[in-house]
Amino acid sequence: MSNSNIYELFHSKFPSDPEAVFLEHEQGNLLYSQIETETGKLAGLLKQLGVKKGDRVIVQVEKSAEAVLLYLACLRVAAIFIPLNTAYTAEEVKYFMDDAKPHLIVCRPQDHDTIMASAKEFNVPHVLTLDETGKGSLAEAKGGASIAADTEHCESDDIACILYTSGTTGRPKGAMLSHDNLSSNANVLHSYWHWEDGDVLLHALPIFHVHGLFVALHCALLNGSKVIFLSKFSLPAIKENLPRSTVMMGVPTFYVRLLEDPEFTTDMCKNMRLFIAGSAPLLSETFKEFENISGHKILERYGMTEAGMITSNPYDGDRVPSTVGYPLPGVTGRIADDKGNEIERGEVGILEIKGPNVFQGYWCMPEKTAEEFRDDGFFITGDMATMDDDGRISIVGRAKDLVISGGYNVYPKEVENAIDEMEGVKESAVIGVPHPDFGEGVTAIIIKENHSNITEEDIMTFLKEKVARFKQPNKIFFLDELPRNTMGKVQKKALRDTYQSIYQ
Ligand code: MCA
Ligand code: AMP
Repeated sequence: MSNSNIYELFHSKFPSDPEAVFLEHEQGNLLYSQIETETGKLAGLLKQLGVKKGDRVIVQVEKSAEAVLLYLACLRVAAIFIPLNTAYTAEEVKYFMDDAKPHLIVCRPQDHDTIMASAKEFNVPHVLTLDETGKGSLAEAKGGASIAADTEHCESDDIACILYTSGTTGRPKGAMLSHDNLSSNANVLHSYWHWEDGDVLLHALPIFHVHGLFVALHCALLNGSKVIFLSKFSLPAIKENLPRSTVMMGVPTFYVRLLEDPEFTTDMCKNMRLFIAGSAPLLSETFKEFENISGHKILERYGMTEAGMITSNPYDGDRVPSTVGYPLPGVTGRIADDKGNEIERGEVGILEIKGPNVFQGYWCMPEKTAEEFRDDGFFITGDMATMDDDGRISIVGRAKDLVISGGYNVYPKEVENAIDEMEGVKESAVIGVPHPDFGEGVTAIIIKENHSNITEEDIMTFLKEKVARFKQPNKIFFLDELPRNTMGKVQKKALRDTYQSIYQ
């Protein structure tokens, strides 16, 4: 019986050249030929700590080559890898600990004491540290562990990772992705985007979300490509490395920022084969301006944590701005009404999808999972879309109450819940309005309790401990009451209309 563990797929593609570079990073080069031994050592350590197949490992660390090795090692022992955004506060991390019940947490050294205190509360057996240079108690413990040479056998539907995504209820849900979800998507993207010998990936995304961890790294691994692995997006580093790269993936903010830089030129992109954008809508103006300056049409694709990549503009055919292209091979998409019935081409409805990329459900939330699937197995994305006669899809809005800021998702309910906890606040509404850099800016409209004199500053101070920085409002407004419809529901559209120009 063949092993569906996705690590085996990667391993089968490692280049035979012992000098082939996988990650070129600040501390040096990690070679493909080192992956097997280094992940073998980490896998040995995981086993020594008692991590077994199906056990959860929570990882909240800065981007580093060692963090990528830890991910691959978790795959090798068939543990369930749970990466967390480094911006999440200690309070947010507690929720994930309680929900996922991990066997091990790997955190930044500076967070150790806080994490340790929570780990005791939730009976997490082990906490190790890892810093941005690869040092910490994980590296120390790895030194003494014996190498685990085998890669655990997995069935295709065994869970490889859980990625948390918040929800309209404000309670984060863990999307369970199987080895086959990940490998089928990686294989399709590798061929759809025509990865070729000699490709070099410029990687500036964080590695705790689908975009940077799966889409970008999996394609490079399947291609045996070199990855120029930047610790984060920074214009000088991007400009320095573009001439040595052939592929870059980014959120729209990357492209907006490049266009604002007068030093960004056609010449810098001479070696580039492909620019890909996603995670948030790419404005048509950005697409056109980028083409004028770089000579490249950005290839926009669309995806979700629950399904990896779903649609893509074609590699060879027309890349049309404001559209996200066609369902990827193996993925079926339909535009449906609120009962799941397919509607006429060209009309606006909700995009529903089916395919090997669609996740296995939300961790420990069977009812929530059932709510998001139709009886015939289609997953309801919550994105409003149209499909034209030849099957091309455009995302035109969201049925779910969601703000996307710089490619990060912010569920208003979560922020509203946090604000409403504050003394002096009667109620609040959080909306997203156009922002020149982040696409959408998180904006809060707050109604105070009678006689309360709380200020914008008080609210920002209160939120600091509660929610990640990127979820905190960029601007706060106070009103006497929220606009409501006859059913008493807050009219967020009216609020978005009122505040739409505040960041312009
Ligand atoms: C940073 N800040 C933000 C954001 N990022 N605020 C709102 N939204 C953000 N996204 C805060 C910082 O904490 C800082 O606050 C202030 O804004 C300015 O920071 P700046 O230095 O300008 O930001 P940056 O560090 O350069 O980051 C911006 C960024 C980054 C490069 C756009 O957010 C980023 O890499 N985003 C990518 C997100 C991503 O990977 N999304 C994929 C998930 P202060 O001044 O107070 O310190 S979506 C996905 O995976 C799906 C499946 C898909 O389709 O891809
Ligand atoms: P998440 O799974 O939480 O990372 O976010 C997925 C959501 O990002 C989708 O449901 C869409 O709303 C949005 N999204 C991703 N890519 C695009 C895109 N190219 N255009 C518009 N929205 C996008």
